[in-house]
Amino acid sequence: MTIKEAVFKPSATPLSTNKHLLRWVEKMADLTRPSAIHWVDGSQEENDALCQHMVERGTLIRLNQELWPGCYYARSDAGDVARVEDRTFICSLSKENAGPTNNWVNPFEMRKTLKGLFRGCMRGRTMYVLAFSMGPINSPLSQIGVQLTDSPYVVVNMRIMARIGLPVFKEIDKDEKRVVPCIHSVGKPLAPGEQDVPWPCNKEKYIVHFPETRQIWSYGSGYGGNALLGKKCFALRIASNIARDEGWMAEHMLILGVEDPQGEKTYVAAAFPSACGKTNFAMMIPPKGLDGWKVWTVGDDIAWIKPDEEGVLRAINPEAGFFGVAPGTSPKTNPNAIKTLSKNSIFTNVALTPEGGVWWEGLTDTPPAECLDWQGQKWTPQIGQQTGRKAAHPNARFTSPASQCPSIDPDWEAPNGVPISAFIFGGRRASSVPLVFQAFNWSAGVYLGATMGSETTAAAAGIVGKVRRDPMAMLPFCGYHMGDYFRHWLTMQRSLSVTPKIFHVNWFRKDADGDFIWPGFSQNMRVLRWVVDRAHSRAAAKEAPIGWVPRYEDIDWQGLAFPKEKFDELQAFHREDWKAEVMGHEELFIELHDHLPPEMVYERELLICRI
Ligand code: TSX
Ligand code: MN
Repeated sequence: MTIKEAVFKPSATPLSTNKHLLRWVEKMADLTRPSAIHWVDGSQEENDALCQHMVERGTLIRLNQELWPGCYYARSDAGDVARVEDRTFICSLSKENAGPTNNWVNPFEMRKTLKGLFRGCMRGRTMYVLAFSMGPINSPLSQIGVQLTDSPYVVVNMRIMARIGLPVFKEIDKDEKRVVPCIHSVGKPLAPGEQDVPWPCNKEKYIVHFPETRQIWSYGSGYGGNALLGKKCFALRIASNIARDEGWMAEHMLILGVEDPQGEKTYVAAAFPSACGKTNFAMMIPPKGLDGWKVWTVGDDIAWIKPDEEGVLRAINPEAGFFGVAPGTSPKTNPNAIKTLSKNSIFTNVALTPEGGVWWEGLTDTPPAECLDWQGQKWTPQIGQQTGRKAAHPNARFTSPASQCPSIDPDWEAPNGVPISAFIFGGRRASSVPLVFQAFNWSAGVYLGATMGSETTAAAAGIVGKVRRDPMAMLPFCGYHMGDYFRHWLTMQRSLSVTPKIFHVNWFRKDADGDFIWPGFSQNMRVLRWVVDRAHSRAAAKEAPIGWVPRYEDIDWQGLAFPKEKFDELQAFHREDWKAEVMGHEELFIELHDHLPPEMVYERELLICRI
């Protein structure tokens, strides 16, 4: 096997001739004092050698290659398992610009703090120079970054999540695009001879964004959005600032294409808060009865959307992979995801089976008789039952190439993106909110997005069942004032010749017995069909106080016995519920009041008058 022979030797030979880049790398190396510098070329050989190196150090376990070809397994430190929102900072020049929903620290203070933290923080480690492109390299909608990191785990994950290495350096050397500098350290320098741990990190964490200078500094964590800086930090927090300045949109949205039986494709972008099944929706397979319809996946997490010369919104997925939540993902809930993650994937904080495979809650109906849990402890179904311990961490992840997804859209890497005909907002709401409705117009739709909310589940911290407002699913990801972000959404309409229709969905309404009324999953295709047909003005609807709603006969029920009474219960509008609902909308609006666009106030007034 070539893998055994591949020994990782850092290569300090710069892969770029860009003077600014070379000077910056030198300056950062001088600050952080790594024992070696490695310029990441992105090749398969380099990746194999890095993985082998991590296997030797205990960071990765190579899975059984017969069962899981090209797959590796990692366990994080128990204190480094998720994004750290309270340690995430937007350091704009003025506090005002960050808004009340972001943590703000004076950028000059923060730079001082960071310089202190980063001084010597890479001692005993290799600093990787990782060039990455968010979006296809040949796309005018793409953006380039360079991440300096002392984590090889980050390098191999970023290789899946973004386009990296030589072709990106080549792009940087053209000197046409601005490069966003990102610096990352796990914050655990090694003394000479000191033994490393499998998952180095620091209790003290800082995820810092400088919006004006477009810089990212991340310290102390090696996990997910804290460390893979192209994703949440760049593609959402920094990009939302760039997008506002340049007249486009960086959104926390999936993108999918709906193909009708005639072969016509319609693209929609959708925003859901966490735990609503965004990845499942992005990879949906239509149910029996809707034969000839097909869903194509463009992206499952982030959309960069820009008006073209014709005034049509076009979207790209800036990512190249999926960093998906593993628990709950199964051949039943998401067969396309299961096929995607079956090879060339990295699994983090799932359980390890005795055969050298992975497992997580929900993957199969019957758990393995025995396995090692995400902390490396013996786990059996009995132990799980007695202690309440889960085999996989609830935020356990798979990192998989998007190209492996059976439903990946043939145009998912189209340089000019795909045209967006509709936006869908959603949330997890046990009552009040119907399965689907359409906003009367753009500003009413922006209001829908701005007032989105989801009920907390056991997975999230806090009280179960409380509505948490998460406008456009962007609350943790907007890199500037949320009120200004709403204004930007409203303003976008001016650059459009065709305004996408805006919808709201709720798969999670419950009946009086506490059971879900809607079967969800594949059956959501029926809702999606109505959405697409409405976007083409070829489906009927009736006017309700909250927007346009489908009548029973406006939905295609072929292949599903779903009685009208249940549909009426799903779509029911109760005046009293909505009076309380609109009161809830005010909560966030009050916080944003000094930057809140008047349209939001008027839309709220109109809604109150109608109900
Ligand atoms: O992802 C989900 N979707 C979207 C699918 C395209 N989930 C899982 C959410 C957690 C991430 C759903 N859960 C969906 C849904 O549409 N709906 C529900 C609620 C539900 C759960 C289980 C059943 C039905 C509805 N089970 C049976 O009916 C047997
Ligand atoms: Mn996300």
